[in-house]
Amino acid sequence: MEKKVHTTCPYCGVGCGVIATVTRKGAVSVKGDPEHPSNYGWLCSKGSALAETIDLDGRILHPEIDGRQASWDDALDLVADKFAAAIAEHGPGSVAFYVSGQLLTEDYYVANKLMKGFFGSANIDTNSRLCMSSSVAGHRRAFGADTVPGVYEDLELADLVILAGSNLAWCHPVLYQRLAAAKENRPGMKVVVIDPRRTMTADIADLHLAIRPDTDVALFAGLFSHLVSNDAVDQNYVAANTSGFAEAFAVAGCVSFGEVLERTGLPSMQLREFYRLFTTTEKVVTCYSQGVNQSSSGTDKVNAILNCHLATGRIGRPGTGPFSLTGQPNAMGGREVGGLANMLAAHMAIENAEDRDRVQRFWGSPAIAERPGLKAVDLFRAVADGRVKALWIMATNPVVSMPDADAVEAAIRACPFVVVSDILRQTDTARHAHVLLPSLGWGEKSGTVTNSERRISRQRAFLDPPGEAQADWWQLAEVARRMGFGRAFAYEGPADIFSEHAALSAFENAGTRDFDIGAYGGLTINAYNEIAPFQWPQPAGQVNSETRFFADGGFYHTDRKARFVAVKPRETDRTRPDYPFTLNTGRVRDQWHTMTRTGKSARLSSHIAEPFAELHPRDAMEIGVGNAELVEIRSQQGRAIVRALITERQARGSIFMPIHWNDQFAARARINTVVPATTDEFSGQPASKNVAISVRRFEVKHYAFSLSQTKPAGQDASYWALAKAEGGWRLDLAFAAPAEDWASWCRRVFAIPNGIEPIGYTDAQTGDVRFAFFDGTRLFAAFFLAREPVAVARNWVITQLKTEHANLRNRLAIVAGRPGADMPDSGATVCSCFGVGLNQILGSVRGGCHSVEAIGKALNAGTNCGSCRAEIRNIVDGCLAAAAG
Ligand SMILES: Nc1nc2c(c(=O)[nH]1)N[C@H]1C(S)=C(S)[C@@H](COP(=O)(O)OP(=O)(O)OC[C@H]3O[C@@H](n4cnc5c(=O)[nH]c(N)nc54)[C@H](O)[C@@H]3O)O[C@H]1N2
Ligand SMILES: Nc1nc2c(c(=O)[nH]1)N[C@H]1C(S)=C(S)[C@@H](COP(=O)(O)OP(=O)(O)OC[C@H]3O[C@@H](n4cnc5c(=O)[nH]c(N)nc54)[C@H](O)[C@@H]3O)O[C@H]1N2
Ligand code: SF4
Ligand SMILES: [Mo]
Repeated sequence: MEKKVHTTCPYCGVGCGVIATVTRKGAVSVKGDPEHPSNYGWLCSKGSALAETIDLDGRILHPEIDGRQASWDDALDLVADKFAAAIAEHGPGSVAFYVSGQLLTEDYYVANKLMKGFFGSANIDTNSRLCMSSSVAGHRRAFGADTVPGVYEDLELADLVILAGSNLAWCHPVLYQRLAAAKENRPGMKVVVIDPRRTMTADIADLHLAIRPDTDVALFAGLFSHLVSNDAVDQNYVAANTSGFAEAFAVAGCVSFGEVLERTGLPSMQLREFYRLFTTTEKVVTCYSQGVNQSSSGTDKVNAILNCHLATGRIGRPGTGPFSLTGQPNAMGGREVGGLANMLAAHMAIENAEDRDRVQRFWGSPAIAERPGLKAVDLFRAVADGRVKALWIMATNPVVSMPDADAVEAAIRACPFVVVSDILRQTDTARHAHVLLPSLGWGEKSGTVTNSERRISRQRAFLDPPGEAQADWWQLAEVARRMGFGRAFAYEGPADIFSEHAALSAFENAGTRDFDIGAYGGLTINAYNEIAPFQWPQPAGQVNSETRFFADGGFYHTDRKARFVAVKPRETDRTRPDYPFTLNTGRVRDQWHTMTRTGKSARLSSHIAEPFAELHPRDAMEIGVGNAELVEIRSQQGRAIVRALITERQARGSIFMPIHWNDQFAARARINTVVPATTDEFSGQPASKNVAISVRRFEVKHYAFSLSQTKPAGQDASYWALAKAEGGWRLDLAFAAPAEDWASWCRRVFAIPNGIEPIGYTDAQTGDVRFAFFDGTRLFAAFFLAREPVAVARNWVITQLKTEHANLRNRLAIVAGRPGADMPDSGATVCSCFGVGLNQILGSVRGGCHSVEAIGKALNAGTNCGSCRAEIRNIVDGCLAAAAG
């Protein structure tokens, strides 16, 4: 029998519904759920490739103690003993959890309950600190609670959508598709993108404001002041529902138009146009994401935006509002359970004695954390200086994702006791675990997640648990039981936990707290299994169809009013003579964070296969670096070596690097080794987007490219980057050392079986080396080396791993590194769903396809998930412009 399960995508905060189908033979396929109100059937490239990432390669299937397989009992006993001993000897402040917005709400709830109610410490923080905490802090300052007022539909209903520090096209692709479709239907709708670089999102923008890094506060303070001088303030709303207007205006009013121009570096026409659009459009939605949050002025940026929406009363009504886009699938669920070190549970506050008492009574717990715990950066500092004796890391990879990552790694290595719960055995963090616990992954685990618009959806299991893997909540509850807290953690399954969480949200609430899902308290298992996606609030006894907040005020400060916050632009330029460039870090379309899952898909890895530094052509010229050569990035903190990508999308003086590559996939591309641990003073969120660096050309003697059926090992190169390819692996390399015996090198690195001899050549004069190793008619490995970046048709060569090579001419074509006339080279992948490459698209444009739609008809490209449509449009436009010129 075929099995169909409705579940939710485990990647971004859009929270798309997915239907997973498992055939009788166990083959899994996924498609978008047409009924799910987040995506109505759409999926992006990452969601579409989910079935390619659930194999058991690299999974940890049994608990391990010090690298040796152990029983669950031994592993859990040890964890309980070590945590109990640390608490007994050094107090509850000596233990810590570092968890993740990728946990399910049920896992998260149990972790938070155990730490705050039973250990009596608030030393639980989460990777959401690196992600959403400035939004949380900004919301709490303005609204008195961490409330996202709007819903996705508002993006479709607005007449002006502002995307501030959000690369929506790549990071929330389905929401971007919804926005793009709405704009196509209603061409009068305007989109403004605020981002120092020209991203694919800018493709649908009527106005792209390429501001200087971190000058958003000046931009929005100037807007606030402009709204006042142009009589655009909604006096009634402000009088009835807010306080602090005069104080905030006293500060913003001093930010002149000229000062905004000077700070942001924008042309005055553009700034005028932006202010005009905002002032004259009633239905405005401002979405913001990491370009706003991940800054030393992140919280102020958030409040500068909220001030403008409060002043105009544009909040909580259809088509209006500020909208913090959450990154992770369950960033919002984590906030609901109070997963941050400075929150309690169910949107209650740790600083509030009544809240503490209420939560403790509800839990019947022996203790309750009295004060906020350590925020991520401080938490790892406390690990480093020995204050934290026992640390449990769950569903996050801090050795890659935390700023000052080498110091974080050293801290973890020095910590007396480290537990890591993950799905992979080998990650940059897991390799330092004393106890490594195998967790259930997506498709195996079961629970709920909350997306950016407060919509709670079920993730449902459709696969059997692999090996001895267990759910994260179960691991926590078992440790709780062993520490004597069995009664409070006697859950049979996620339904029990969700029910308790829902009941706590309603406990003594009566409208005083925004988060209330009392309608879902006390569910039966069957009812829990059947939960359809719903938005909160849903208090007991009433069904809310309207879930927006604040159209008529009703904020959560004690006077029920919102606060304007006086925010002042600060110095933002971090460069210095020895570090004259600015480093900006972020995401690419087809990888997810530290690549533990998306890195498994050859299709996803073909879009961008190497870590890179994107820089402006004139900067490249000054440094003396050519395209595809290597650059070395240095800060006071550390260094990285990556490929140079030279484009006009970058502003001069600014370099963009992706966050994804780590020690499992590249020699030296873990970008957070370069990023210092500078944080926002209110939220503690690291400033990951504005780092002073130097850049220089990295000198090498040889560049190389290779592919192989086996995973390469022991590649001792100055630079290497590994990526999954259909039927094997691709490896890009560069060597600073002089030549060696390359045939032996290949034998070692690719584990080439005895008896397989290379065909190919070594050219002493040019320095070129080319080898292909055939195992019968199958290509086993190929290796190309040159003194400059290797000129081979990479995507074509990669397809040869899966091709039969019966005749010699084909084999020689591989050595040549380019196809014969009868074997087309599709070029770099643009559409990963259908594997369509740049050369094919260029061919079609030359053949008369002059629009994205025409390319779609001819090649299918862009017709599945649509994530590449912006890139296709750029290619078509570029071609036509070149032809016209
Ligand atoms: N493909 C993909 N999608 C993802 C993820 C992923 O790993 N891969 N991760 C998910 C997660 S957890 C998150 S948090 C989201 C993040 O989603 P986004 O925030 O959209 O992604 P980023 O690339 O981190 O950064 C957004 C933009 O901020 C810009 N920026 C930098 N400095 C400034 C500034 O000073 N002001 C302004 N206005 N903009 C600036 C950057 O140039 C960048 O284009 O993505 C989610 N979606
Ligand atoms: N410089 C810079 N640094 C950044 C950012 C940036 O823009 N710039 N962005 C920051 C942001 S917004 C974020 S969200 C973080 C993300 O950074 P991380 O959270 O470190 O990244 P992930 O790769 O998502 O880590 C998830 C881990 O959990 C494992 N895992 C997957 N499923 C499960 C499960 O069900 N249970 C358990 N126990 N484990 C599981 C995965 O294998 C992986 O090791 O990075 C932050 N770091
Ligand atoms: S937009 Fe893509 S990554 Fe995000 S939830 Fe939807 S399918 Fe998943
Ligand atoms: Mo994030």
